[in-house]
Amino acid sequence: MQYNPCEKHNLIRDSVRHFAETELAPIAAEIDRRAAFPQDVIDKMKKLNYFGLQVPKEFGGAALDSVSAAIVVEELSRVCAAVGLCVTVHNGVGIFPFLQFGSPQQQKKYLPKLASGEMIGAFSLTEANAGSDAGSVETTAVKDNEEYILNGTKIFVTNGGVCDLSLIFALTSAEKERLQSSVFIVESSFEGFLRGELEDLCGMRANPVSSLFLENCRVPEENILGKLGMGMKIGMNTLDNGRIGVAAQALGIAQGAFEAAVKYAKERQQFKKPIASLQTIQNYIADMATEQAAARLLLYRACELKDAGEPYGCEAAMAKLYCSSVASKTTSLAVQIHGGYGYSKEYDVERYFRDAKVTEIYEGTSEIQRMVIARAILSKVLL
Ligand code: COS
Repeated sequence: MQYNPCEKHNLIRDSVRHFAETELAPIAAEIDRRAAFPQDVIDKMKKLNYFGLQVPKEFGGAALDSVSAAIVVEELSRVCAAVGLCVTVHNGVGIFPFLQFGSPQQQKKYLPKLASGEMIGAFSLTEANAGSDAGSVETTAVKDNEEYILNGTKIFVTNGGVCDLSLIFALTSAEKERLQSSVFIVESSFEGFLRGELEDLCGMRANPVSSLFLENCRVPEENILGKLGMGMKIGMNTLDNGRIGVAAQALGIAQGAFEAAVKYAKERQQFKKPIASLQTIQNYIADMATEQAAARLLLYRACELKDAGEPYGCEAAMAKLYCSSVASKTTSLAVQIHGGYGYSKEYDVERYFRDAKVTEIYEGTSEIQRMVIARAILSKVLL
């Protein structure tokens, strides 16, 4: 296994970078300030197949390998993390479960629409009392002839304000010692599917994060993803993949902040010389560059294991844990290097700093990643 990007990866990076520099860089600060979803740019991205990154070609997707998909998310997030978030959630936890667990009928019905971006996907696991404890969802699904009636509230749903479909985790059995959840494919056009106000968040402000309300929402039985009672398995399996996407996103944020910091350090004069000539600043730059290189290797290792069909949950958790920590540290140092200007909205680094934080929280907090990693290690027979 080797983690050096090949020619194809370099070409994908160049083309997404060009798109992000041309289309996202001019608007990134403004859409953050206004918390506005950039529908025009999103529509352009649909034509470039960014919404079907790993969907097979027969369903209209780009059928990319996982390193390529990570590079797309990295490059979008390097310029605008909120748009990178829309893409990674749609692909990583919106579409991925269809590829893994969808019936041929479900794949045929939904994958072409998701891959083209005609339908934007979301993943609704989190509730007021179920975040890290993914098994504690309280949304219910009660069978009524050929349908299930869903009731409950999902919170902090990325893409919630614009999604055309969400995977909803709901309890389908309370009979056993442990409650069993199932996953339902719920279209936003279904009666009883309601959206809350958009959240006013610290970072990633251009992504329309909202609550979703299921109020006697009737969902056909054929819209159960996988099998009844498979909620926890589908959720955990999907989050393994989603964590690769968040790691890519965090790395892109770190890269963007790092480049801004290096540029500023070379331009900013203090003591009659650029601050880049000061050893403390050089130490910051050296540490940031080294940590990003290590983060990239962890990320691509998880991608390659996934594509090789090997278990990759532990490696995805390591990548997410480390990349998000590097993003937080790098963006903080980027603000520091910019001094007072870094704390002002005149420069992009304060946005990167705000955007980075949530990568340590969503799709499993850093504490949960450590739990996943430790469990994987301790479950092995130690020699
Ligand atoms: N892939 C497939 N199945 C998995 C899995 C994985 N990576 N990890 C666990 N499972 C299965 C288990 O095999 C188990 O199945 P059975 O009940 O059939 O045995 C089931 O899922 C429950 O697993 P476990 O008992 O380990 O669950 P816990 O309640 O102990 O929780 C943690 C484990 C804490 C690791 C899990 O709840 C988690 O990752 N939480 C974070 C969730 C999260 O990321 N939330 C953020 C919101 S979503 S954006």
